[in-house]
Amino acid sequence: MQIFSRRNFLQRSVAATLIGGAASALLGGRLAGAVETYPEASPLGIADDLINPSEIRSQSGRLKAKLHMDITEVNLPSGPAKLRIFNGRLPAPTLRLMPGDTLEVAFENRMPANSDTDQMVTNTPNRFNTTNVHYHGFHVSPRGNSDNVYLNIDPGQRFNYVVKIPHDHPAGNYWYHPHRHGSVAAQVASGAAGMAIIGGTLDTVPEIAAMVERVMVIQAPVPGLEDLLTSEEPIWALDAERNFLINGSYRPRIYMREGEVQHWRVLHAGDAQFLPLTADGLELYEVGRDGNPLPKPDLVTNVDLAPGNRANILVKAPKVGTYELRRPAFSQGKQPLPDMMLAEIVVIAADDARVAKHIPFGRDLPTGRLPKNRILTDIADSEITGHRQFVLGISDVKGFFHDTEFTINGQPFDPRRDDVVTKVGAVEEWTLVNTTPYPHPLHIHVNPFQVIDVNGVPDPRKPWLDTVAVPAAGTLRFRTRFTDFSGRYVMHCHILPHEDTGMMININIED
Ligand SMILES: [Cu+2]
Repeated sequence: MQIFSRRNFLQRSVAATLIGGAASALLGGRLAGAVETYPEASPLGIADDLINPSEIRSQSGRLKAKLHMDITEVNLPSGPAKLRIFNGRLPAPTLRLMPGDTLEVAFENRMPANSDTDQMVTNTPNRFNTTNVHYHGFHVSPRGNSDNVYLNIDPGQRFNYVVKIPHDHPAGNYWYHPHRHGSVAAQVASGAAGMAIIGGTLDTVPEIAAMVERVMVIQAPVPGLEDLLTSEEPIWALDAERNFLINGSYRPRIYMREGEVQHWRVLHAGDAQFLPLTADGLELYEVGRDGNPLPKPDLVTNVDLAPGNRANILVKAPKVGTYELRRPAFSQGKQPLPDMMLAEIVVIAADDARVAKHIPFGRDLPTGRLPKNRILTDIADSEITGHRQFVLGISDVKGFFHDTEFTINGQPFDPRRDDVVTKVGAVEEWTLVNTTPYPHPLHIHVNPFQVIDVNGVPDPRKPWLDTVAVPAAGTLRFRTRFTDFSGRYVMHCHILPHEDTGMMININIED
């Protein structure tokens, strides 16, 4: 059972849910490939140390998970709130898979009927109790019962997802969240999200394998004006102050031992605000982005995360003392957001008796180049089969939410229109031009891309990503290979209120 501290007070509020969850875990345990484990202790085994989310691991090539979405009462730092979340948990369970596995999700929408069942207007937030599940970053089929974001799963409906993960799938950190156009922002801003980890690559680096690993899901759930979100109004303001939670805890305590290097898998599961991270006095080495290894450990002052980004960070604690994980002051193009404490980091003596002898104690950073995800090789000029340009914009349209439409190439999203038609095997270079005064984090489904340059300046890390911030009034170029999967899917802004109000296109890949 979890032990609650002053700093983990939020976890206490979900204690009842935790007991309910444990019961379903036992039930799940009888099914092949469905074992949900609830960590009884933190990675270091210290009572008030941050606990990892619960986890469901694949067995013998299958991961069977039961997910439901319902409206659950949760005690937020701002007070009680009713949140649309998976399995009553904040965050949802981590799904831990291997390349070649099949993910089977028995999903059930347990939310009550929508109150707005009249004719809906595309690109206006609507039907907050209709949903679906997107497997963010997965290179899988976008069709049928796989990563199909065109599904509407209405209240009371069930749906069985079967997501076949290729044998050569890049290892790394992914996540899942609802993606039904019109209710994406409200549901993700509620906290409906969980990590999905595909094993391999970085995990095989001996120094990293020897480290304590933390899964850290960062969310900033928004209570509605009357406890439950019934409008996107409360999430529309990008400069509104938010209370960030890590694994459901507000300002948790994280322990490290002097000289230790820990491997943090960080997911920014927020809906709208960017999140730079910093920790004075500690060393932060970024080794992976959106699941994909960087060329070598990169010592950074800030790890800049857009909503949807994941980072693998090796955190080194040189000296005993108390430190803080902070969001430094920054601006997202409107009012500046202030510096904010996110977690307390307590570095204890290397031989502190509170940590059992069997707990891993990594001390060394990897040296030399990091291994690559095999299929994500650099895209050469000679491979390119086509170029396209996409202009991100805003237009004033009366009658839409906030009288605003977010557009790509001058048009708001139309579910019936194919904006890109290409073929499996095509390799393209896309230029994104942002005409607005704030950055937009663009996310493309199914196939990741390699960033070439930002505002014309080459990115020396040439990172493979699935979500990237296109700078305010700036440009970004990336290259992508449309491999393996035909079908229809989307590219959109991961400031989710922008997606719901039109900043999304359809991509149709033909065989
Ligand atoms: Cu945007």
